[in-house]
Amino acid sequence: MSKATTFGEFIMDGQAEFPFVSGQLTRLLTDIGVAAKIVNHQVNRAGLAGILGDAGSTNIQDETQQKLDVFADVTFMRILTAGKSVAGIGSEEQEEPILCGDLGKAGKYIVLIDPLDGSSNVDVNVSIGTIFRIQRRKTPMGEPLTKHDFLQAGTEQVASGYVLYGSSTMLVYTTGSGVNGFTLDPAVGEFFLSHPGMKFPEIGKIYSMNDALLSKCSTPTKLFIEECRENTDAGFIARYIGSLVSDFHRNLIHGGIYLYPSLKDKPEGKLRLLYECSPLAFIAEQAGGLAIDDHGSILEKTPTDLHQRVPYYVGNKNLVEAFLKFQQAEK
Ligand code: P6P
Repeated sequence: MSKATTFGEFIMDGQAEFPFVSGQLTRLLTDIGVAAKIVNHQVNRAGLAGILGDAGSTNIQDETQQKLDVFADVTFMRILTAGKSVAGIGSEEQEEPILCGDLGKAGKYIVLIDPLDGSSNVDVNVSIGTIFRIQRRKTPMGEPLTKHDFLQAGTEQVASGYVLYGSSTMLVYTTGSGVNGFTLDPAVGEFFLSHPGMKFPEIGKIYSMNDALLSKCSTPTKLFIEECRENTDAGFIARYIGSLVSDFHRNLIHGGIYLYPSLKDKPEGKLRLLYECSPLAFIAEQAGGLAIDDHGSILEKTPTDLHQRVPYYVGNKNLVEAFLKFQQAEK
């Protein structure tokens, strides 16, 4: 029986393909794995550790922070800052970017992160996730970071991924050469390669959207959902967990589309471009899928603000293209 590959070994093997790299990305990805294990431990024992429920504070999104939101944010900040590979971090939980080291003068990479997405689901034992993206700094080393180091198009991503704290804990990531998934073996505290070369199935038939919002959606979304509903005999089904990473991961494996559309009272939708939509868009496209908003490719978008929201439609190419036809018919 061949030896299972650990996350660390897989990253090191990947580095070996680029002999001139500094090893900072390897260190950074390794640090993300360490932070994920620490967060996983707390998520799995939240009910016992007295860290369920809200922290009595709100974040920049004016959302009530859960105790686990704060724990996850602090953990990733601490580990990534200590690693010396990171110049700055943009987090859903922090209004302003965090500059690591001396005003971000050192460190080659910028990390954008949603430390614990869907955290309100923890109280009811539903799976939740961490979403991250990694890009190179634009400002030369030795100079203080500027906002342009953070507000980069999705195509500038060097790597992106997510951690899914579910029935098992998985880390799924890409560096632009396909998507690979690792499953944590808690007995040894290692992530092992369990899903090499992840791809969307050729055809997807799952649609994931908050049905209660349909009346607030634009016509293309209503027509698309109506068509899905009319095709239940052809195998179309609705699945919506209310936790983006969980819905995305299920659709990646079984084939589906996730929609968080523009709404009459929220024209920009709910999800954030930099640390939710574009990291998952990178994964989606590397796995043969698509990710768009109401105007085109998510990866092509350059954000105007750290916490910018966008409408989001991501998943199988056949489903996103079917949705696109309704969008284009509207124009
Ligand atoms: P709604 C969680 O708050 C989140 O950001 C995503 O994880 C999830 O898909 C979405 O919001 C759920 O939003 O409006 O359906 O409750």
